[in-house]
Amino acid sequence: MAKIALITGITGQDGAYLTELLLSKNYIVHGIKRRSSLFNTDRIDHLYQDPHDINKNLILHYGDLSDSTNLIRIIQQVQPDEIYNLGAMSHVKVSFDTPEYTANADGIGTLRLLEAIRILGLEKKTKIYQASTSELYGLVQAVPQSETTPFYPRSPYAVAKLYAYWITVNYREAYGIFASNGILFNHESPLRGETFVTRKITRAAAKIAMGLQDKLYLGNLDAQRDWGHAKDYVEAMYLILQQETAEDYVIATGVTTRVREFVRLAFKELGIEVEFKGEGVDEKGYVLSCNNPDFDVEIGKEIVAVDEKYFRPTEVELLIGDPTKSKTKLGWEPKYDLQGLVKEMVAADVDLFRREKLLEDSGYSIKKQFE
Ligand code: NDP
Ligand code: GDR
Repeated sequence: MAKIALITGITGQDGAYLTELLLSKNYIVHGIKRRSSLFNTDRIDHLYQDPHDINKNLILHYGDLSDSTNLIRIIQQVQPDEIYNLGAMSHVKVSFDTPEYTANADGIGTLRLLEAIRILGLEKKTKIYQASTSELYGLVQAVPQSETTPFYPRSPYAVAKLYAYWITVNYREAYGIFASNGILFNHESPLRGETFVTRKITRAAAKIAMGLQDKLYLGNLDAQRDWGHAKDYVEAMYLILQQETAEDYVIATGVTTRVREFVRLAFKELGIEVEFKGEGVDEKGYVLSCNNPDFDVEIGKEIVAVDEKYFRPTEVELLIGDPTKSKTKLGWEPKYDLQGLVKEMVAADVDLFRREKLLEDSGYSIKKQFE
């Protein structure tokens, strides 16, 4: 019998890669998508199956983590073997603007799923994966951060995720539910949302090289992140639910890099050397050289600047994970390093904006004003 999985957040970056992975393992995959005034399934459209086909193995349901009635109904109908709770308001900076909504979706949303399992008497059948985060570590207590490092969340997002982490542990201990946290450090890909820093940088690098954008404005260039590839990280989610016992695992590369360095690496992929001068809000990035004949960027041009509006009221300065437990117990091994990640992201964005450039050059403008 094929295993049945239910994924919340199926339309997000991780949801898309996890769906691909589980379909390749012959799962029947159900996903919860939110109603939106525009189509929001771009990341999984390549996996589309005719909803009228009775043999389909990818099925979408409308729903929301803020609505327990709908979660109970879907879980009752689907009877999943595994639930992957990836749905969340996942942007740290935005969580300062929408703290109550973030607490509801990211914190209480997890409780609603766990309660649904209890209410439906599925404690012995349904395993649940909770998308926990390195943001839990927040203000540095110790490095590298492992499963035993104390938490000190620094945003409404991280505080909501702290509740979700502990309610997952509590339902495991209180009711014997197979409930595990994956404490995942930052992971990126060409499917990464456009307002997270890595994708913002790779998109801007491609556009600046092609003459479609003038400058890249960023916030804290000193922040350090342990960046991996989402494709590797969804493998870990799957492995966490295949274990004999439910436990919590750190998933990370063990390498940390500053935002400023990510900028250099992204432009370097395009043959453009960037040098930074100045400090704090006055720091700027200039074109030092360009050895790519495809791109006509002016040497000495200022292409990176700092805008305070991207600063966070409280920042997480340094994340570096210790993946020893996941490597030894899960046998998890990432296939990508940072260079491979940057290469893939930049190549995908160059490809994307080649089409935009073609349209621009033909007199059409498809510029997005509110990027
Ligand atoms: P994305 O932001 O790309 O995707 C989030 C998903 O959640 C989307 O499908 C979104 O729907 C959905 N969603 C948002 N709000 C709700 C809601 N109220 N009810 C139901 N669904 C909702 O995130 P990622 O794929 O990058 O991350 C997946 C999970 O892992 C998140 O929980 C995130 O917090 C966590 N995480 C991510 C890390 C990373 O580096 N990527 C690291 C550690 C943890 P829509 O498409 O309609 O917006
Ligand atoms: P993060 O990712 O907050 O770590 O959360 P993000 O890419 O947003 O920020 C990383 C670091 O870069 C700094 N930064 C900027 N960030 C953004 N978004 N835009 C900018 O212009 C900019 N300039 C500098 C930030 O201050 C920060 O230090 C991500 C999300 O996926 C969470 O859901 C997840 O839990 C964590 O990763 C692990």
